[in-house]
Amino acid sequence: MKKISHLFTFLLLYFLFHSCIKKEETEPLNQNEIIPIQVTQHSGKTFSTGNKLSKASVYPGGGVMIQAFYWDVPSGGTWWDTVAEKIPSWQQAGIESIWLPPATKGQNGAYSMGYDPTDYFDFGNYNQNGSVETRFGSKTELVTLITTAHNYGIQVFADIVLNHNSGGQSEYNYFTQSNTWTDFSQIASGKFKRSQYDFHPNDLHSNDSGSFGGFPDLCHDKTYVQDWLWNRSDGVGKYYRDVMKFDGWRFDYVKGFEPWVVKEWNSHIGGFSVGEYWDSNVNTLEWWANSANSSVFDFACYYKMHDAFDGNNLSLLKDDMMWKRNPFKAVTFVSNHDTNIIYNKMLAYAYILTHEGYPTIFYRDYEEWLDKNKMNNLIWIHNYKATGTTTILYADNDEYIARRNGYNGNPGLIVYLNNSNNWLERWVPTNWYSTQIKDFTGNSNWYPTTQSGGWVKIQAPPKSYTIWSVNQ
Ligand SMILES: [Ca+2]
Ligand SMILES: [Ca+2]
Repeated sequence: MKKISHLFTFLLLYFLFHSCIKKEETEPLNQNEIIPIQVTQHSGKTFSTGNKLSKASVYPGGGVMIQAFYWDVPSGGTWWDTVAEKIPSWQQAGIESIWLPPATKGQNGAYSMGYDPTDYFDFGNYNQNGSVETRFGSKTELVTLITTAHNYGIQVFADIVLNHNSGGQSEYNYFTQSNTWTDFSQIASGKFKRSQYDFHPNDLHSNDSGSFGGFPDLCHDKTYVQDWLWNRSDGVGKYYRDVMKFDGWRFDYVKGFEPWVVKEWNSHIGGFSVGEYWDSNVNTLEWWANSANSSVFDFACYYKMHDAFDGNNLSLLKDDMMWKRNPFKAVTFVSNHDTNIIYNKMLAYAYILTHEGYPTIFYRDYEEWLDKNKMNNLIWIHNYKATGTTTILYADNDEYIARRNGYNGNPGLIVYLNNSNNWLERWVPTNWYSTQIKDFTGNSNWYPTTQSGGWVKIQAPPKSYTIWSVNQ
């Protein structure tokens, strides 16, 4: 009996000892700090602007959009030429679509940024509002730009202002019983003439969900307006699609009218679609995107990145965002022509270019303000490695690690954002087993091999980031 007892004790100690050894060999000490959060649930396929107007992305990670303007780009009718000259280098960098400012004549003529539309068919080819060319150039120059983009496989998205018009003549308005600037009968193209009957209030409709800056507020309930916007073969939507060859639409100020307007446009015209619904509320963004059958700019992600990166609280990146609700209807961005509040921009671009949704790069960030080599590296990583669903592996105030789980043979990636003043390192669970990985940003020179269980230790430099994937 005693012998048996000794044998039992020996065996127990033996197994305890060897299980400890085994644990040290195969599992990191801090693994308990890692509680993976599965953020998205879907087949793994990539965001695509593919539709009946344009082909799907040629990149496994999907494409990248550039907002090809900023507020008050140089006037003088040269902007379309400037953008056209950029196209070859943008294509080389992996940019797959460009968003242009409203392309038709506004009230402010040669100085207008286009958001005060007078004549939807004056692309800088009529002498109207003080000039022939728009601020950006002539119709011929615009067509050359679009043709050049298409020759390089780049889609072109038009900025569509449907909420309001500007630049009409004054007329006595029976509905307001005052004079209003609602007489658009004299527009030079002669197409889509409007009057007080086409603006709020009128004989059919008193108002919609919003108006802007006192401009005449277009009434989309009017059959005449619907005909000119999307029904007629020579109307605005089909002219932009079939004659100008635009591939998609960025809808301005969609808070100013109901989402069925964009839904109708999309069902009649087709093409990529994204709405500017300027609101950080994810429920509202998701409601609008579903109601309009359109992508929407992810303002929730935008404000959350500002709080997280600039407020040194990266755990906020665990919060809700539009791309987490529906990555196929979220267009992410770091700044645009209207708003530029994110200070810690490279971390923000490292975030949107490794996460889901359709990332947009702002012209000035890319061409003027940030390190173009670093941006091109992030675009390359996005296009070739940012595949599959998303799992957050770790987040605290100054540290964030997430995993893209790969798709269709593509290995995905692990991104490590470090907002601290020190080098950081951490054991993380990968989907790669006994596999050598590397940091595709070049910020770390480690070439670690994952353990048989997938764990590996990665690092990131201070105020910077690393992005890891299989070394192949
Ligand atoms: Ca010009
Ligand atoms: Ca409105």
